[in-house]
Amino acid sequence: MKQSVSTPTITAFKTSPDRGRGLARDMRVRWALEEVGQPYNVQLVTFEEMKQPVYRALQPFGQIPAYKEDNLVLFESGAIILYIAEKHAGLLPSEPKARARAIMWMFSALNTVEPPIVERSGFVLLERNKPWFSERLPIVDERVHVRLKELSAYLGDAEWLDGDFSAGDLLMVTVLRRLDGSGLLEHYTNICAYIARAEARPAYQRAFAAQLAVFKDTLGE
Ligand code: GTB
Repeated sequence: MKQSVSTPTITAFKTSPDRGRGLARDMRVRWALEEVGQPYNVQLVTFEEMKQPVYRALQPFGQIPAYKEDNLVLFESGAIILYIAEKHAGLLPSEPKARARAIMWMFSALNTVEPPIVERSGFVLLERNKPWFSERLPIVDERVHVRLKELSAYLGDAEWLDGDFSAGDLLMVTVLRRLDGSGLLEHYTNICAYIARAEARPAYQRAFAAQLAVFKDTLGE
């Protein structure tokens, strides 16, 4: 049977609130596509468009990213990356047990490490001017530190989480990058080195440049 070779389309913010820092979740999908060498198109959407029925047909929660390819539509960045990693070589080992462990790290990034980081981001964004902010911040920070300490202890001086770079590392690094500017990461020198190694990958650089170009376009640069 003839395989389809159509170019996938992903959705991304027309105007990202991160101002081109690559912290929104389209970045992880762009990076995965770059790692496997799959060209892609981008459909930029405004906040208003994301909440319309036509967009919710792609992403029921009115969020980016969504992924379209032939008659397949996917949402949830983790599911999109798993699909890309299953479809192409380069992001998951072929040996079944190593592959299962890489997928385990994908879940770990999204289910164990990301929640306290997202909770902290939301807290800082929405409650900065509340009277309880300075009392509660150390509690919210501590939840992040617990995971960073555990991750740091596990990682030690390894290059990646389990052997070669995988989709588990890709997701873990995008999750950790959300702490950029928080001052929480600096204490964990091995995690900082891990993030820097990932950011130095040519595929990461291409993905970062592509999302930054969208932001620069909105400034008319
Ligand atoms: N679980 C979903 C997934 O992984 O795909 C979550 C998707 C999601 O949260 N998307 C966000 C969104 O569309 C953008 S990435 N939000 C709009 C809405 O819900 O109305 C989250 C994000 C947003 C902004 C920054 N930032 O400014 O730094 C970072 C991350």
